[in-house]
Amino acid sequence: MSATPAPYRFHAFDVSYFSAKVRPALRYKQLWYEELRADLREVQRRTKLGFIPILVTPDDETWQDTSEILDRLEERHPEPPLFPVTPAQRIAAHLVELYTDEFATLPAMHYRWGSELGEASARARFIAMIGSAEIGNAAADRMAAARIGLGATDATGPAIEAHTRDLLDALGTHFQAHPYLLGERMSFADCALMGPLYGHFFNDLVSRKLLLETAVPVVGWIERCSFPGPDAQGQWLADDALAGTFREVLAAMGRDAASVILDSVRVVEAWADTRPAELDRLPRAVGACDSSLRGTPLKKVALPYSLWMLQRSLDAYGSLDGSERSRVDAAIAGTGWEAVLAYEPRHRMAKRGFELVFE
Ligand SMILES: N[C@@H](CCC(=O)N[C@@H](CS)C(=O)NCC(=O)O)C(=O)O
Repeated sequence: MSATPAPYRFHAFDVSYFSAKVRPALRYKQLWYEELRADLREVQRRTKLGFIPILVTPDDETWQDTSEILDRLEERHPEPPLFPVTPAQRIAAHLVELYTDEFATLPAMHYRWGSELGEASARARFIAMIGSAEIGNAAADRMAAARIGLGATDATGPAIEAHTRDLLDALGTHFQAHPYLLGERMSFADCALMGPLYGHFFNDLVSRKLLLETAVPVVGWIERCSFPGPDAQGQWLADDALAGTFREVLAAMGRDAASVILDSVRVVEAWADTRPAELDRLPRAVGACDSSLRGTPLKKVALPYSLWMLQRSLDAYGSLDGSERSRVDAAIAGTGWEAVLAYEPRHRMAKRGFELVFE
């Protein structure tokens, strides 16, 4: 266990997508931490935002935003590593994180809220967890409405389910041959994928049935990421290789998600072109984005945050030299992610404290 003078305090929920991204990292790095049912008043006081999870460090700093939490954990506790340093594995891991944070919320919200059984059981879990029918129902109502905002409607349901089947098939095939996405060691890509797959799929009735009936190797991977003991870790694949089966996973993600992510970012950039000069605070959403999934029209809110997430992958890619970039290009060729890495944003985002701003 990594020695700290006091524990990290992890404000989280078991059913929370983004909490499920951070938890495996804390365990993998053998950190001393306490997980608390998120105290939303405390979260608001510390961040002025309503997002969970947050991680409070032993020296009482507050970290918010799961991508930054993982970055900072890696900086403070580099061993064992979560971030590969070789180009193809590192960028592939970023693309998985981009997929999970910016697209996989669609299947996650669809399976949780998009059927009678899904919604009734999730609502019951919320009420039980919060201990109040009134507050639990209000939270469930908010989340059920958020599903529609993300584009997971009854009309897009069949395309979302087709995407999910392909993804689970690709993951199932990969995990029959390799314990983790990049080989025999967990990485931040596995953490990111635990968001949808543990936070929602494994927690929720409808999707858990789907996992157990059709994707048992994926359930095996969930178990490994939930208890990533140091003795169970080997190495990422040698020579910066991506397994062929992992390239199929990347393709199952990129084929459907890349265009939806880029469509959304284009709306954000168009809004930013003419944004009011004096903005007190950036709105969370800046309009609607018309995209499509497997030929089905998909309308979703466009979030400036999506540009910030895309920028993370692009910055990592842009920091490589020409020959490293060529290696990445060859590794991801045919996966659908090429257009994402070729995208050149006109605007740049930054964080001021916890607040997202245009630079
Ligand atoms: N980008 C944020 C997203 C966090 C997030 O959306 N968390 C959800 C729970 S899993 C939440 O707090 N939602 C409240 C809301 O959307 O208002 C992160 O990576 O930390």
